[in-house]
Amino acid sequence: MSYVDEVLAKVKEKNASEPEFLQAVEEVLDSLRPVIEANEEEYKKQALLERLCEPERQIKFRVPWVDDNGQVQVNTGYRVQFNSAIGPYKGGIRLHPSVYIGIIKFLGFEQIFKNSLTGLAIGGGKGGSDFDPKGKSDMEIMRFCQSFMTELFRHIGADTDVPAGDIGTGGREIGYMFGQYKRLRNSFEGVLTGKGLAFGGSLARTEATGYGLLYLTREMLKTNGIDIAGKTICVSGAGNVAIYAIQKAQQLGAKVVTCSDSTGWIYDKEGIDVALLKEIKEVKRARLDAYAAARPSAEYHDKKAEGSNVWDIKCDIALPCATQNELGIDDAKTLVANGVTAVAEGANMPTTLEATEYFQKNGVLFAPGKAANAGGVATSALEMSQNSERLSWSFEEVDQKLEQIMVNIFRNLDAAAKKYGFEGNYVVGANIAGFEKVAEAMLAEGIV
Ligand code: NDP
Ligand code: 2IT
Repeated sequence: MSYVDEVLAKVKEKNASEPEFLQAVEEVLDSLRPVIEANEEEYKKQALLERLCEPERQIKFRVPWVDDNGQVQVNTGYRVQFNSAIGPYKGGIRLHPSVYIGIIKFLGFEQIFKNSLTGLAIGGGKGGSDFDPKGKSDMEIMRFCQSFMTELFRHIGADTDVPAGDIGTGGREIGYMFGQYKRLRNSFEGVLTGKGLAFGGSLARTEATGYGLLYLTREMLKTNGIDIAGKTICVSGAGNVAIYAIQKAQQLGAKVVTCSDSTGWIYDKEGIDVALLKEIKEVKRARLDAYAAARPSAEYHDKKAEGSNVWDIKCDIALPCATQNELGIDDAKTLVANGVTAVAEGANMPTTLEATEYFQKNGVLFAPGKAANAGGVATSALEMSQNSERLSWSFEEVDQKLEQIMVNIFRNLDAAAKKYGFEGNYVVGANIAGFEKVAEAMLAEGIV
């Protein structure tokens, strides 16, 4: 049995009840075969892959808070500090009822390679809670965030572990968490990213993941002789990543005709009105049916009632920007039958392994999330730099750096894929390019 298969079997046995984590590990280790085989004896002796798949530290804690009726509620908080070989742990905090340790571990594992791909000094981590922010008042959100931070603060720090946003955690939640950290530590430091501009946040961090996704997609298309201008795009999600992906796609001359939330989706044949979408999602925190009600060119579809989703609409480019495993094999078949040219993942692991392979077999350009959505964490690292020097850069300066980082990521993964004989396979390219630096650092730092 090869070393990769040996480790995969061990990881499966040890984490049998965490399917999302196993899915992420399987994809990465499978792609690393050519690199591992070239160094098999040394890596095996050093148990490099076993160490890579075992978090350095996992923290699980009680988060009690009081709701507006005076009732005590209890949630579970998590922080997985996965790998610090190349920098302090870095990664978002997800607030969603589906959160359990397997979700946080899959996200933390992906983050190791994503952060390495950015070329910046950040290790991999992720956190979250099964708290559901939907329908909660501002004060309930604040009390939850304060309680969450009352435990988390002892485990994080500007040079140790720097959390940020993810599903359910945006500017409001980061503000409350930062306030509580500062109060408990009596220290004003860059311990979280995605902060408000008045207290150390970076310009362009809000836009960064969506903008970065489009910069990388444009580079991938350009490398393959395709112009993004004039293309029709389907986006899923209607949160932070989706909104700014739609905005940048339109700035680059493409037409985005869909978006979605967890209950329904919009088809707008005239192209999504971003200002309206932002008003509904960022200001009113309402559902997407409000978009269709305000826009005659848009149709609203109820997901459950119709059993349909955005991937049923014909497009040239598909950008899944909602959540894991939202694009399965049936969706992939529909997209390919409708002539899709490229798929780039704005969310983390939105495409199932089967659907990814189907795209690749059918000649669809496929950019994996750990490369395509790395613009968010890259700009978080730029926020950390600004906090360290106690200066803030202009929007244009941050945006230019982001664009350059995304172009470099694509070039690096394209080169890595070619070097190992997998030209055009950007999944293999991203995993290898992300792994190489982490592996080198882990070996150099000894058995820790
Ligand atoms: P938001 O909370 O801002 O938005 C999430 C969107 O996805 C919402 O429209 C939400 O709908 C929908 N969604 C969430 N969970 C589900 C679900 N289980 N089923 C169907 N739809 C769902 O999160 P972000 O935009 O920040 O994150 C989206 C994805 O991008 C995630 O995978 C995240 O990990 C990834 N990502 C985020 C980065 C960032 O900087 N924010 C950086 C890199 C990746 P509803 O409102 O109805 O819940
Ligand atoms: O998945 C991700 O990369 C994020 N949610 C952003 C993490 C960060 O630290 O900015």
